[in-house]
Formats: sequence, structure tokens, C-alpha cells
Amino acid sequence: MDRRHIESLGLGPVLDKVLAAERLSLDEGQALYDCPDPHVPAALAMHVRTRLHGDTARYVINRHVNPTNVCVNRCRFCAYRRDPGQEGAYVLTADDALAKLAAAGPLDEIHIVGGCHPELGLPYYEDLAARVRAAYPKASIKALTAVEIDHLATMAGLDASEVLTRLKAAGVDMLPGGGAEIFASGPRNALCPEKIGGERWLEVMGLAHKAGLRSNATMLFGHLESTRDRLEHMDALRRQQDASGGFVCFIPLPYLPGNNPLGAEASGPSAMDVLRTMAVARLMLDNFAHIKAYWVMLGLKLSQLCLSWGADDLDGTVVEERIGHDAGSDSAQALTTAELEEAIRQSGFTPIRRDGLFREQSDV
Ligand code: V47
Ligand code: SF4
Repeated sequence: MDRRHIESLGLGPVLDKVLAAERLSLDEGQALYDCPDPHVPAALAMHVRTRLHGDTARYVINRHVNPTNVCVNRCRFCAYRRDPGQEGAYVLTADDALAKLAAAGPLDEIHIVGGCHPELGLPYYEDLAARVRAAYPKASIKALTAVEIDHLATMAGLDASEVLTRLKAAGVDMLPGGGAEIFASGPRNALCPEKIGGERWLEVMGLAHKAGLRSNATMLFGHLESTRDRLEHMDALRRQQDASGGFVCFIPLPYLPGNNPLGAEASGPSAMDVLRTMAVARLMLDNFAHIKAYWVMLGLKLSQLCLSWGADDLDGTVVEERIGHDAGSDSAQALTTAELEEAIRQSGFTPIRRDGLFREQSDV
């Protein structure tokens, strides 16, 4: 890193804080977004990423199951949801879900997420989780976003804590990070007015952590939000992490403009915006161990670059994915373990196979 260059751009104090592993303020995050030379946030993020993870990058052998695309919400960015009875609407039985999993071979992580169905209640998800657990005693089960938890609690007239405890008893280890979108109320109300607000999303995650579940956190960006909104989103996440400590990784999700009501009102982030956001996230989220490059939505090539801009994880083998592909993602549906490892090696890193909780896996 060239200190004189960084100082000439007014970021000397940020460099000092990064070297001392001190928390950056929102204004310092803004200065990183506004810095005319994108290599400065990149170099600082690479420093932190190397301090935390050396030259390693993780990946996971996983499969996504989306139990239903029927959803009572109408998020404007969503190309996946359907009304009940609408053409293309579906609900998987537990047998369907298990058959999809079985076709994927051995798995270290099972990712279960879908729409907020008006009738599919907690017993369906308890049964699904219990049957997946019985079939995969060692895999991490990552199931249901904070939005789905809140929906199940409302339907059943239960506290979210009870829903979380029952799902944990059925075998769930952790919650995926979806539904966070952008917490700022202006763009959130314009994008997804029916969805729980940012405060409730954070509250449910806090309850999950208290119940002994871990979780991830996402941010959807490149739509109606400002860079300040993104920084405030990251700040809210790190304050929640200070309070409840259960977040495993952060996943910046680039808005994809295909086949949805919002469409081309927003174009999605440029490649440079994606890279800079990875770097800023790595620098702002000082209490998050991991930053994930989700290749399904980013594309594999850009994801490879993300590994040098703060990300330390390339999720995953995946196999079949609906949410991003319905919105126009042209990435593959699946990568083999060998392809993922090769992509990581090509980027200059050493691959480590992990489970949902980022524990290293070594058995075959
Ligand atoms: O919350 C919906 C996003 C999310 C679009 O926790 C869109 O490990 C881009 O959260 N363009 C669900 N994104 C996916 C998700 C996720 C994915 C992979 C790993 C993990 C994890 C979590 O998908 C939604 C929403 O933010 N999404 N529509 C779209 N048009
Ligand atoms: Fe429903 Fe999720 Fe789509 Fe929103 S993003 S409409 S909550 S499936």
C-alpha cells in the first residue's frame, strides 16, 4: 500500500484505523465510496481479508430447495413469487424436496428458502426440517429467512421465539440472510412495502441468535438506494452483531433487473460498484468473520475478482436456484467442486471446503 498516495486522497486517518483494526465511522465509509481511486478501498480490504483469512477462500457443497414460490408479499424486485393458483405457482411436498436433495449427492449445507405462503404453516416446515435432518445427520440446515419466520409466527399466533425454538428442535442450525434488502425506510417502502421493516428483521435475527441459531445477513443493492443507505445498513448489522453475536457471514446481493415489476427503473450495480461494495463491506463490518461472493447472482468471473476485494467465500455448488435465475441471472445453475476449487485457485487463493457454519470439512 502506498501511504503517500492514500494520504494525498485524504484517507490517511482511514488507513491508520484499518492498520490498527479500529471501527470505521459512517463518514469514513462514505469517503471510501467516494474515493476517486477504487484501488484504495481494494488495497485496504485486501489487508483486512488477509489478516483474517490469509490466502484461503472457502466454498460449500450445497443445494438450494425453494419449497414454494407462492407469496403474500409483492416485492417489486422479485421475479420469483406467484399468487396462489397463478400459472407456475408450486408447492413442493417433503418427498419432492428430499428427492431433489438425494439427486445432488453428498451435501455439507442445505439451503431452504421460499415465499410466504398464505396456508403453509409451521408444521410443514418442522416436518420438512426433521426429515432433512434424518436423511443428512451431519449437514448444516440453513432454513427460512427472518421474513418467513415472522410470517409463520403471525399465521400461528405465536411469538417468533417459539417458532425459532421449534425449528431448531426439528433440526435447523441457522437462518439464511435473505429479506434484509435495504433497511432504509425510503427505498424499502418503495420496494417491498408488505415486508417486515428493517427493525423487525434485526429483532428476529437477535431472537434467533438468542435461541442458539446462527444466521447470515444480506443487502440487496444497486436499485433505488444511496451509498449512504448501504453504509447505514452495514452499521445496523454490526450493531446487531455487537448485541447478539450470531451472524456468520455477510452477502451483498446485486439487484438483477429481469422479469420483475421494478425492472429497468433500476439497472443493477456496475462491476466496479460491486467490487467497491465488497471492499467497503469488508472494511465496515469489523465484527463479521466472513464476506460471501454469491456467484449465482454475481456471475463466476466477477465473483473471482471479489475474492481480492474483501470476499473470502465463493458460495457454492448450489445445483438449482430459482430466485436469481427468474430475475435474469445468466450464470450456470450449478458448479462442481472441482470447478469451484479451480475458480478459487485461478484467483490466487487456496480453497477450503466448509459447512454452513464455516467449519472446515475434510471427509469425502
Ligand atoms: O432476500 C430477490 C434477493 C434474496 C432479486 O444466507 C434478488 O447464505 C437480486 O438471501 N435481484 C434471497 N436479488 C437469496 C438470499 C441468499 C442467497 C444465497 C445465500 C444466502 C445465505 C442467502 O434474493 C432476497 C432478495 O434480496 N432477490 N429478487 C433480484 N431481482
Ligand atoms: Fe415474497 Fe421473498 Fe419474493 Fe418478497 S422477495 S415477494 S417475500 S418471495
